[in-house]
Parts: sequence; structure tokens; C-alpha cells
Amino acid sequence: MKILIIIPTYNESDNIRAITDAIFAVHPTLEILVVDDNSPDGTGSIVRTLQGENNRIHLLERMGKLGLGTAYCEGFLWAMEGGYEIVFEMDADFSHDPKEIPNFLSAIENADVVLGSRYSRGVNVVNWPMQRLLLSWFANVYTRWITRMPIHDATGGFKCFRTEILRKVNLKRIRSNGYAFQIEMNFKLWRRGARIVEIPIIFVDRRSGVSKMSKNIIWEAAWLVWKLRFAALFGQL
Ligand SMILES: Nc1nc2c(ncn2[C@@H]2O[C@H](COP(=O)(O)OP(=O)(O)OP(=O)(O)O)[C@@H](O)[C@H]2O)c(=O)[nH]1
Ligand SMILES: [Mg+2]
Repeated sequence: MKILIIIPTYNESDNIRAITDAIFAVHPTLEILVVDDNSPDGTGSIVRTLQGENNRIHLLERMGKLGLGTAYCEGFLWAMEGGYEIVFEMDADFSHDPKEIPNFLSAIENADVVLGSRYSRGVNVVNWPMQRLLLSWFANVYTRWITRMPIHDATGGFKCFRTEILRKVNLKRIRSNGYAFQIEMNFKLWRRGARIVEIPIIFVDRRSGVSKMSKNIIWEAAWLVWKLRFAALFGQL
């Protein structure tokens, strides 16, 4: 089976080598695609060095910071062209533990989408300030309430898909980024009948590097859930 882990990066020079090493330590035969947005800290050139050491690492370089959502969509299209059957979304900053990868792979045997969930069994978040945890938790209650999606963690970014199911979504029409992107993908896949399962994961705050969290990211998601709800109502999804 051809498996691809997509890691979008913006200024992850502190993490990129360690995270790719940690992934290969768990699963030596999968492949990794880094989608880098011309990170000023030189993440892209580190990846090029890594490529010289391991031909399972691929790099898609974009001109500048174009956002997480389009980075993933370009990665998904790359995976489709390359004939990968399973694709993952994963962060570079060690918030997502590579040791969970085998659990995703067993869950995807009977699903189209597997979501790593911080909130399916209580709260599994380590080292986040209380304010941020509450924000994330309420964002999920709000999303579930407005969209009616039966998902406990709709904003998480550790996910696994059958590439086939991604063809049901028009990836070129997705404009959202941040948390909104995660919600939009889940909602569209759910409405198109994808079998979605959640598995519990423990989320740890980024190990190093700078946070990219912003107010815009929150507003984008807050509006998006209403847009999705009305788009679905009027058959415009
Ligand atoms: N290519 C690309 N990657 C991005 C962009 N924004 C964030 N990323 C990457 O996407 C992943 C998740 O972003 P994070 O900044 O960790 O988001 P977060 O976990 O909500 O917040 P912090 O960890 O506090 O920053 C990381 O690997 C980032 O480097 C972007 O605009 N373009
Ligand atoms: Mg992070």
C-alpha cells in the first residue's frame, strides 16, 4: 500500500529533521511530502538536504505563505497523481505523535476518514494554556451545534484519508485555512457519505518554533460553520 504523510511547514527548521526521523522510525516504508511556503528560516533547504539522505521525502515549494488549507489541497492533488492510496495530515511541531500512525492505519481499514480526536474521551491536551484549551473545546461544541456533524474534534489536524474519498470534494474550491479548513473538509466529506471514525490521540503543545495562532483563524472558523450550514441547506455545498 502506498502511504503519504503530508506535512505543511512554515518556519519549522527546529522540527523538520526530527519529525521526519521520528516518522520513519515508526514506519520506514511510507513517504513524506513537505509543503513549504518559502519559510524565511530555511526549512525548505533543510528538506532538500534530507532528500539527499532519503528518497522517500518529497518537497513541494510554494512562493510564500499561502495558508494551511491550500497547502494541504495541493498535497492531496499531488498524492492523487502519484497513486498513493492513503494520505495523512500531520503537523511538523510534534503536537502529533508519530507513534499513533499504526493506529490510524488499522482504523482506516474500516473507514474512509480517520480523525485523531482530542475530545472523544475527555480532554487529551497537554501543555496548552487554559485559555487556548477552552477556546478549542468551545469551538468544537459550537461547530457540532451549528453543523450537526457527529464529530467530537472537528478542528484537529492529525488525520488520515483514503485518497479515493478526497475525489468527492472539489479541492480547488476550498479557500479556508487554519481550523476552518479542517471543519470544511470534515463537513464536505460527511455530507458526501464518507465513513468517518475518530480515534483518541494525545495532543501536546508545539515542542519548539513559533505559534501561528491568530484572531483571524478564529473568526474564519466562526463564520465558516454558518456558511457551510446555509450552503448545505440550499444545495450549494
Ligand atoms: N505550508 C504552510 N504551512 C503552514 C502554514 N501555517 C501553518 N503551517 C504549518 O501547519 C502546521 C500546523 O500549524 P501550527 O502553527 O502548528 O498550528 P497550531 O498547532 O494550531 O498552533 P501552534 O502550534 O501554536 O503554532 C505546522 O507544521 C505549521 O508549520 C502556511 O501558511 N503554509
Ligand atoms: Mg502546532
